[in-house]
Amino acid sequence: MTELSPTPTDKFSFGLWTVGWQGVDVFGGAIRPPMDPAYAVHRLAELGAYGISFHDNDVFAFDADAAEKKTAIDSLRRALDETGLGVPMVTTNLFSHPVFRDGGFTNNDRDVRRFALRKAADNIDLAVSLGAKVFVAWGGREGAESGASKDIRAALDRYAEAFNILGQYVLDQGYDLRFAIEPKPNEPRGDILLPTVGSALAFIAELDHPELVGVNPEVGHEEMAGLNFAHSLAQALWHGKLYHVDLNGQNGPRFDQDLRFGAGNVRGAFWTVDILETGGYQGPRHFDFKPPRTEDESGVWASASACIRNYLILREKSRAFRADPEVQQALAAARVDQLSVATLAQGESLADLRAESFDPDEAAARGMAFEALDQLALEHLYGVRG
Ligand SMILES: [Mn+2]
Repeated sequence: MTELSPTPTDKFSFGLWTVGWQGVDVFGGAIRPPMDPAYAVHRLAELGAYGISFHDNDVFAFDADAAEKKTAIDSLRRALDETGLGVPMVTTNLFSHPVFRDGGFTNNDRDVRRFALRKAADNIDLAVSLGAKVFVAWGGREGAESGASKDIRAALDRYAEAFNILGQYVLDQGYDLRFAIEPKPNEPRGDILLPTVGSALAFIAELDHPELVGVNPEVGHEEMAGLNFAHSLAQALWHGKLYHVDLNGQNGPRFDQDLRFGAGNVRGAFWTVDILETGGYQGPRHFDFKPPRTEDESGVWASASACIRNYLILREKSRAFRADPEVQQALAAARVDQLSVATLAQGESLADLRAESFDPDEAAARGMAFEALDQLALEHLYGVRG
């Protein structure tokens, strides 16, 4: 195994809310003290991160006045200058304060929607001032628990209106900033709007400026819905919409575990790294995990550092898998290359194809040879090859 030291070109980034999570959950209060954002920046720089991300209220309190905001942002900027870290992504907290109990952009209460737009626009200005290129929108409270309480079609109208207004603002200001919608099926709401990557992609196509909006898929969120995360990434890439990614770990459909990346569904993590490394994704490898409540601060850093280490381990394994001559033979035997050939030849018509003779019994007798190929992948993952 080669050196597993991260470099800035690896583009590892962390949300301040990850290492700063105090462990508050549905059944218990804080088990760790608050963490100063500037301190977190320094520690993450030591681990090999190239950037950090944050919600507005990870840096300053919801009710901070202008002077308090300035002090907090100046302190963060100083830490960024001292460490050379950047801020590739910023996001807005439209879920913690009780005012957002029914969401922000899709709240039934029009006054709250107007406030949510103001808060997001303020944060766009801050994001751009820190050099962020991506503005993530996780609509955790945009949803419902009951049937009649939410007119879903009207909610989607208001959701689209919000992205249209904010997108137009970005264009008017000449900002170099794009939006990334983060889908999640449930939690905290019983049913969240835009529950999967596929839902978000369909929604984006209906916006005034679809070119400004992509997705920020999260491992755990797609797996909570029982979906294959690597497939979601591949489809987002196919649409040219993978603007950002949230890496963490999950064990199947259950509550949002936010395990460190590489824990949970290990096989899924292998294919996640494989598609990110081979599918043309150029953005941050961003970790959105929660160090478990069992951990003290040293456990927080062990968990954060393991996110990077596991990504690098899996990247080595993916590269070894792709470079293995036996794998290349197995890929050919599985006819993976044939899928990239157009079904009709150049100049051929559907009529030509219909005139062709075909023996389905002969074709049906050919095995696909996928098991041998998948076993090679597992053996690379299990560490007995490469
Ligand atoms: Mn999550």
